[in-house]
Amino acid sequence: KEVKDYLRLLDKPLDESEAPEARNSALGEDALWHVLYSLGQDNTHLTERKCYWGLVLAVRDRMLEKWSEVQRRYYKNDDKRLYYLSLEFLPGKFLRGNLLALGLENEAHEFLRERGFSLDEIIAKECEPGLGNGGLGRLASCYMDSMATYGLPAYGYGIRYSYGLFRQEIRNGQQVEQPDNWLHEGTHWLIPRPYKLYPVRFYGTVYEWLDDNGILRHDWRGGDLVMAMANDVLVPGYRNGHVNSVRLWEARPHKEFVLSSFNAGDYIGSVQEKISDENISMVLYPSDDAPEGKTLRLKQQYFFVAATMHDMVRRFKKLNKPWDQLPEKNVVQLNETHPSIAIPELMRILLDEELLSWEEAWYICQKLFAYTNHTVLPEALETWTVELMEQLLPRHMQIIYEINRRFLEDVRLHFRDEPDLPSRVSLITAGPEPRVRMSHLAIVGSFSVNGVSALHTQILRDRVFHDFIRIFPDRFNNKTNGVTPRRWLRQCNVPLSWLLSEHLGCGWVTDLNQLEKLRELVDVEEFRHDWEQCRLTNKKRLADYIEKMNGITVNPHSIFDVQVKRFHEYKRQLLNILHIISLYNNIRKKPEVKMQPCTFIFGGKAAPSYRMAKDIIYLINCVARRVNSDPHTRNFLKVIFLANYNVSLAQLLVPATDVSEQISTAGYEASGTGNMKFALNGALTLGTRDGSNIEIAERVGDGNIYLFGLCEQEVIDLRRRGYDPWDIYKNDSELREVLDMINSDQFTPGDPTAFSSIFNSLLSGGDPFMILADYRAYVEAHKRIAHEYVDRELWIKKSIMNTAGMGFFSSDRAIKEYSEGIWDIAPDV
Ligand code: TH1
Repeated sequence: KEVKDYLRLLDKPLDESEAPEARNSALGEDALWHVLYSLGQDNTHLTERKCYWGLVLAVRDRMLEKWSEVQRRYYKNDDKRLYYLSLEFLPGKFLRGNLLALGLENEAHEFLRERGFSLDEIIAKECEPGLGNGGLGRLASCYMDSMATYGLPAYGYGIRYSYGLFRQEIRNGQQVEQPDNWLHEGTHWLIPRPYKLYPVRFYGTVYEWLDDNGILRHDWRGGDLVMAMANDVLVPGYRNGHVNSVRLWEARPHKEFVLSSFNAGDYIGSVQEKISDENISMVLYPSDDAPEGKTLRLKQQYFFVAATMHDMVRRFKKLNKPWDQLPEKNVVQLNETHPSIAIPELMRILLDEELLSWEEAWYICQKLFAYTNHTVLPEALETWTVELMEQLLPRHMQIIYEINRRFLEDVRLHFRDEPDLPSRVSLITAGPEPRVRMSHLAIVGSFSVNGVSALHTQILRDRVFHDFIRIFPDRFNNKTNGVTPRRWLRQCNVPLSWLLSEHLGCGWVTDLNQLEKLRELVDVEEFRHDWEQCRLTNKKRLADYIEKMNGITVNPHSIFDVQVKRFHEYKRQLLNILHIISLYNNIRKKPEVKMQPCTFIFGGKAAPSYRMAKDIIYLINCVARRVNSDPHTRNFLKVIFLANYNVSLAQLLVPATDVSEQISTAGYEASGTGNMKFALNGALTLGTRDGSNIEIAERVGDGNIYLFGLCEQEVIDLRRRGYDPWDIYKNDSELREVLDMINSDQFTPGDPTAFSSIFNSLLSGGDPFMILADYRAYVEAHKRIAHEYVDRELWIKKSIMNTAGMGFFSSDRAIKEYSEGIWDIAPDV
């Protein structure tokens, strides 16, 4: 079939009103126009790059028209608006998704083909904004897509970092970080708004005064001012004519030069100050799940929150409504605690600038804010020292003290027989270096607190926020994460999308539960055959990439077993590589035993300061070097580490994966979202009973997933009973051999201590993530997989059943739950 034909088959036909023809000119003509008039370049002689930016601008025009229409409608209909505040967004590349949403893919193909270029090649060169670390940022972007597709009056807010997450290179097996200067060429996907500038204050002094009613008032003045400038990214809904935006703030100097020092001849000194202001939005902090406690990070948080609250209040004031209507017309969702300083900031605006009473202001805040928690790792729960807060944000610290005073007074009143409770729930820790607990601030200041999977929310209730459950019993709720089927199926897996649309129609793209109908097709042999062909096509494409990037040939008929995610001890990439080493030993010892060929693929970044995570990356690469070059094993076993895992690489890997490794220690992964993308594309999950794996199992069926290992309660019980990894070391000879190998120079000739920190952590360190405790169960699960993969009939049925059961994990479902259960907003369509 022609590209044109299959596109028609794949996609919901365009509504007449949405048809590109509704515009007078064709996409290609507009692109040419932009090459000359916007880029200022000769458009009779085209290059790939000119075509790309011309297309970007032509697509952007079409989105802008819709966007401004939609904004006017929000205003006219007096819609309640959602503000989604997130320090991270990971949208991935834009062009393909935007063309798809607007129904312009075909036109773009034609335009490029006529000029001898291809859309795929042009997109291969598109750079992706890495304005997030991992799951949390990617979730925010999936949610923006679903909000636009559902037609919600919603705005994303974040920071326009000049440098996104570092680019990862692997040199001699080790991670090397390189700066990600994603804006070097400029980008027309961002619309700069040089007139949307707000001042943001740091440091300074709080002055007191008495108002006419004799009420003590506060005024925060002096200190440093930095300007926040808006940059908008447009987010089109899928084929619905709806366009929302994400506003990313960029720090700009408050004054071009400090005149006094300029005149005194200190030219460089005055420019220095300008540069230090711009530092605030310079770079994304690269740690996932572990705050660094740096002043600049707190500055980033307040910077984007202050500008966002200003924007919200400005929009609200245009409506001329009384302040108590603020939470009836707006709702603010806090993505983790990173933006929770918004609560005292809004209090400050209402008290000090709008002169409301404390009771009025607090009533408004508590009805406006909602908080999503994404982690229960104790080291990830954010706190800031009172000392730093008092310096940087003196007025906010006063307000936090007052919130806390009133809150604890209430707690004492209601829980008279629990004298310890106030100190446990206090917003401020006791001790010589008191700290503000941002999660407690977020809970007390919000009307809703949600976890991101059923198990995670249960853990919040039972353990982490147990005290708060009794104080605010109705505040806690669950919203299991989801992923967008546009990017994570329609875009990344064209062959399978084609097959699905051929059999089910194309409604699944916006109504993922329609995948249920696949259950009727598992017994159709021809369908199963086509299914396998789709998967093979994807695997071959990945094999080509591996060949190109790593110079290693992999067999597309081998099991593609993939673990890609941030490196963290709790995610247990170490468990995976230990098992691979033991497989390697077995093949060498018994070359006569026929084994199903396996390709183990890893990818992911370690925080630059996380030593153990970097050691594990090094170990994987050292094992890979040894295994891939061993003539005895190379036909059965390959180990691949793909450098610089990001959204684009995920889009290549997800549709080509047979086995998806989701093996975190039970109780540690709040949800996981990679697990959903893989299963949606027909991979089988090998996972622990952790995060959303449990819910995936419920929906795809126990027979179509490989669950293993200790559950959350068993992890706790075993630790309580006393867990000694040395016992396992002594009793399991196969595992002992593997551990002794990494504690020698087997993988690092001449350097026997390269991995002693890993060995020590697993044994004398007490194995905090229970890797040895789950080892045997993990090996057994792999044996089952190797055995069942060979039965192609059975495996393909299981693969289909995975896709069929994944409808629930659409971010469209999650966003509907948020709108109905928390935000109380409805689509404006
Ligand atoms: C992740 C969680 O680890 C993951 O389980 C979850 O699926 C994802 O959020 C989306 O809900 C988190 N990422 C971060 C990043 C930072 C701090 C806390 C978390 S939790 C910087």
